[in-house]
Amino acid sequence: MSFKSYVLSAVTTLALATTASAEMAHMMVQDAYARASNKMAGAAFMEILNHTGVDDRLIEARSDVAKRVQLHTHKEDANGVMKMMHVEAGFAIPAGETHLLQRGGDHVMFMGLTRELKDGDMVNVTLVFDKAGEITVQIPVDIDRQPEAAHGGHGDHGDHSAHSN
Ligand SMILES: [Cu+2]
Repeated sequence: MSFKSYVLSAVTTLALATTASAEMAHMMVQDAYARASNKMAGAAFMEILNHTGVDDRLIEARSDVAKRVQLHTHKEDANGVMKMMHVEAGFAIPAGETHLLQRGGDHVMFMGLTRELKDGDMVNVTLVFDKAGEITVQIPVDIDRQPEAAHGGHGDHGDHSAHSN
């Protein structure tokens, strides 16, 4: 009887460990940051690395910092003007590939901010993948961060390593 319950708990532990590594270790999020564009809206940007071994898709994002959170992209309209649009199908992320959420491209959109996004604040964002499930990441607000395209000079304002609390 005690042997049996030992075996059961070992199996349970193994199952939990497997689940945790499948969700956290293989779909990796790197270099994430969030910012507010104005008092009402903001966005989150990051690199998502699909290390799961299977093609997947980011289908939804959630956060308590906004009333509505959507997956957006930028698209040029007939007049050559860049416009943001909601991508309902989400973003495909093939196995082994990295998908960039970046300024002027795909991004997680915060519509109707529930609080001010101040430099250095942390926001929780839950990414929902078709196969990998939900992954919640804590990402810093970085108001000074420049778009990647204009990345030439790093500027010297703001010590980005000093977000201790
Ligand atoms: Cu947007």
